[in-house]
Amino acid sequence: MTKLATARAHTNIALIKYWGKENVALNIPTTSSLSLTLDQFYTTTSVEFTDSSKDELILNGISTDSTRVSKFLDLFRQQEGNFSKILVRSENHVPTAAGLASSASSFSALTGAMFNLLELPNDVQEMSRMARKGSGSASRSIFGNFAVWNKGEDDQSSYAESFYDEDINLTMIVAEISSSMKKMSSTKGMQLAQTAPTYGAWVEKAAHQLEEMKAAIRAKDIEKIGLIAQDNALGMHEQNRNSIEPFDYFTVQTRRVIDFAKQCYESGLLAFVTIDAGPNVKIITDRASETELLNKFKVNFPEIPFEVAHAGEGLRYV
Ligand code: 2P0
Repeated sequence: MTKLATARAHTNIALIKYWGKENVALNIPTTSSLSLTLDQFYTTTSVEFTDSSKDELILNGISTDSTRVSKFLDLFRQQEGNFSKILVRSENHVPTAAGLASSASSFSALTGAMFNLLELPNDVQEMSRMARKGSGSASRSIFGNFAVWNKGEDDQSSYAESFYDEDINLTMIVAEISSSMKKMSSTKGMQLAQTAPTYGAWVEKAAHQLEEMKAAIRAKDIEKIGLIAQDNALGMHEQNRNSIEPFDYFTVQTRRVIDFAKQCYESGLLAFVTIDAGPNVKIITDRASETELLNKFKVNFPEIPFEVAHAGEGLRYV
């Protein structure tokens, strides 16, 4: 009987961002990053050996270009010895409309499935290191709840680990502003950001913010977490505007949502924002405030769909 190995991984949102590479081929980042894995959005991936002449990818039931996946599978071949081609079936439960990057959950789930298929030891550090080479942020999705990806300095030392595996009642409300494709890939965007004259200062600040963030999480201080995350994310987007070829992921709606979150905070509600490589805004709050805050946003932005997410689990076999 053909062996089928299946794994599920959830997407994650960085509170301290990964936005720059010291080594592009190996995805060694310029900063350590810290994320929350989310319960709502995940990818389930199955792998099996096939007699086909090339690796195949079926994504949400549709045969899709497998170049990036095949390149990733070749890393396993280099490490474990050549094996036959692989049929990958992946179901993404990351609504495209949410504009959430699915590469984190996808490469994390694929890594888990391949470790299972090849009967490799269940070593989360090794899995994180491998997932990183598929997509940097995937290194963090191996873990549930909070994860820190220590930047390291080479292939061996750059991997993520679980940071604080307790639910601290943090809520992320995702404002699905646009379903359109990213105008600038993360990989390209980061490379440009690194040309900003202010980039070095952002990197330096991020190292301090990471330590402050860890302390705020341990203290379950949502206000501090939100303030640091917001400053780190807005700083990241400033590098894009300061690069030698300035670009901006924000749209008019992005700015309106950010401004409204600031108004809510000034009126006494816990409301902070973080934004990734696209126009969508993730609003950081806590469980006690989420309903009131969500209602305010829905009234002010009736055209925007919102999704509420909380801490999710790490990689698992299904
Ligand atoms: C992050 N992002 O820390 C940052 C913040 C987006 C903005 O990681 O080139 O898809 O595949 O390593 O992981 C998105 O970048 O980039 C990302 P690659 P990835 O979540």
